[in-house]
Order: sequence, then C-alpha cells, then structure tokens
Amino acid sequence: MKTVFSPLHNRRDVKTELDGGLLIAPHEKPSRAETILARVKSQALGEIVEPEEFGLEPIKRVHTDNYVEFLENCWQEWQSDGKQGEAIPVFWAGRGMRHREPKDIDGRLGYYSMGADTSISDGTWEAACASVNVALTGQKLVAGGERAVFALCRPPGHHAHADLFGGYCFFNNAAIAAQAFRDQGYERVAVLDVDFHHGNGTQSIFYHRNDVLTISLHGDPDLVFPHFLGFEDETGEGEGEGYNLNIVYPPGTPFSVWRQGLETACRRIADFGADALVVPLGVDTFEDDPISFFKLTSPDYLTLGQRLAQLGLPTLFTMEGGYDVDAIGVNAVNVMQGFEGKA
Ligand code: OKS
Ligand code: MG
Ligand code: ZN
Repeated sequence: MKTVFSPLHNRRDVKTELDGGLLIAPHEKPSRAETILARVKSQALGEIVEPEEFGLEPIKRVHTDNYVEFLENCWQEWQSDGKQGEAIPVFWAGRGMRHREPKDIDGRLGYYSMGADTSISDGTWEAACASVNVALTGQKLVAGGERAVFALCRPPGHHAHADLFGGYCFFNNAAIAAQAFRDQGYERVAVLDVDFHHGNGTQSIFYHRNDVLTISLHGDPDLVFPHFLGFEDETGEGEGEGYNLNIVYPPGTPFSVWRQGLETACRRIADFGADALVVPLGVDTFEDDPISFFKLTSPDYLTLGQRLAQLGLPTLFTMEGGYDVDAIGVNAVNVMQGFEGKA
C-alpha cells in the first residue's frame, strides 16, 4: 500500500495546549507523524509519495471562504495585535448572543472555533494545507486505481466543521477527500470514522446529504470531547435523514465489544452501496492512549484492517488521532497490514 506523506507537517509545532487549567506540551505533536512514517519504512509497507499541490478550490468545496481566509491570516493578525503567546480562543457566543463575525481577532478566534485546546502559531496554515494535499493525493491515487492508500495526514481533520477549528483540527481532510470522490463521479461515498472521538466535523458537513454516508464509532460525548455532538439520536436531517450513524461506547470498552459496532457499520455501508470508502483513522482507541478510554490492543488493529478490506471498496485512510507515540506506528501500520491480509 502506498503512503502519502509531507515533511511540511512539522510546520505545525505549537508549544501550548490549554488542558486542565495548564498550558501543557501538546499531545498532537510532530513526532506522531514521524513515528508512523518510520514504521511504514521498517515494515516496507510500500512506496512513500509526496503530495501534489491542489490549491484552495477543493478545500472550499467543504469549508467556507471566510473561514479559509481567517485561518490563512490568523497568526499574522494575532501578532499585529501585539499578543505575546500563541493564538488561543477564549470568547464564544453563548446562548442568547449573536453568531456574527466581529472584526477583533479575539472575537474571530471564538467565532471560528469550538474550543481553547487548539492553539495557532506560525506554520499552522502551511501544515494544514499540506495535510489536505496529502489526503487529496491519496484520493487521486485511489481514483486512479489503487485499491487502498494511506494518507498520513497531520494535523488531523475530523473535528473541523465547515467553519470551525478545534480538537487539533483545521481542515477536514477526510471530508475534503470524500467530496473530491463525489466531484469525480463516485455516486455514493461512505466515511467510517474509527478514531476514539466523534467525527463531529464530518457529520456536520454532510448532515443534510444522502450521497455521503457518515458513520462514527466513539467514546460517549456525555463524557469526552467533543461534548456537544455525536449522540446516537443524530441520524441526519432532511435528505440526509438515515445517512448518519453514531455508535457510542462507555469507558473500558474492549475490542470484543467495539467490533460489534464495526460490524453494524460495515453492514450499513454495504446496504448503502458505497462506491468509495474514506476511513478517518485514529489509534487513540489503544489501551495505553493517554487521553482516551477504550481498550484496543495492537493485534486488534490487524483485525480492524482485515474487516475493512472485506468491504471490497476503493479505500482511503486519513490519519487522525493517537497519542501514545511509542505505539502509534505499530498500531496505525497494523491497520494497513491487516487490510492487505496480514493476520
Ligand atoms: C483536551 C482534549 C481535547 C480532545 C481533542 C481530541 C483530539 C482527537 N485536553 N480527536 O480525534 O484525538
Ligand atoms: Mg470516531
Ligand atoms: Zn481522537
């Protein structure tokens, strides 16, 4: 299997994550991608290709013009304003207030975000664009006949809405790739999000549509991020009714339970008659993940890959979460090797 990788991911290297009242060293750090890449190489998974440049047009099929413009200029505006640290949103439009974009950078940061966990600094824009190019290059390779491709995206994307960043995400790589499949004539695209967290951005982007089926397996949002979306009664709206599926699990969930939801998801994708599959892949479902609460083990990722391959679909994997850096390479590449038949 080919892997798409851009060294530009390392331009995303913030020093702060607001967590538990402290500015900690971010969980979402450059060594994550480098460790996965090293495992791709040591396992000789396949060719490693650099992304092509696709520009902003495919991004704007999913994200709003104003949001894209905000992200491009945010760091410059923050600095021009004389701020000392990294750009962190601290104000939001609460209930009863106006959802209206103000001029001030503090106001705009709140308007375009869902949390204060994701700081912005120099290089965030460049890395986020490179991450989209990684996903779109993978999509192009799959559309060109590759059975499956691993888009080693960083920063991740599945929390990003059409006009919101947060949860370490800026552009929704998986949604942009799914839309690219649609724009190239694929009629029905399935997105199966196996990251520990709800794929709220992807759900939101396609919530009113029946041409992209969105499914996410995740930790109960009553207990974990994103807190305000991802419940099982969210099934889609309008034309999209019945085309969103959330499968929610409690703390301590082992693979034996998690895989039952995977089975439900795979049957739904087969019924849907998908002609392409995008898999936002997080390995923060791992038992030793520092911020999550599922109990998957390294061999379980081989089984996951095997089951996804049985769908028989052209498949694009986009890398999402996973914060036990010691295990992230083995776990992510195990999915690819399981897909290719390794037991
Ligand atoms: C804040 C924790 C915020 C969780 C962000 C989730 C990132 C992720 N301390 N998404 O898939 O892995
Ligand atoms: Mg998920
Ligand atoms: Zn995650």
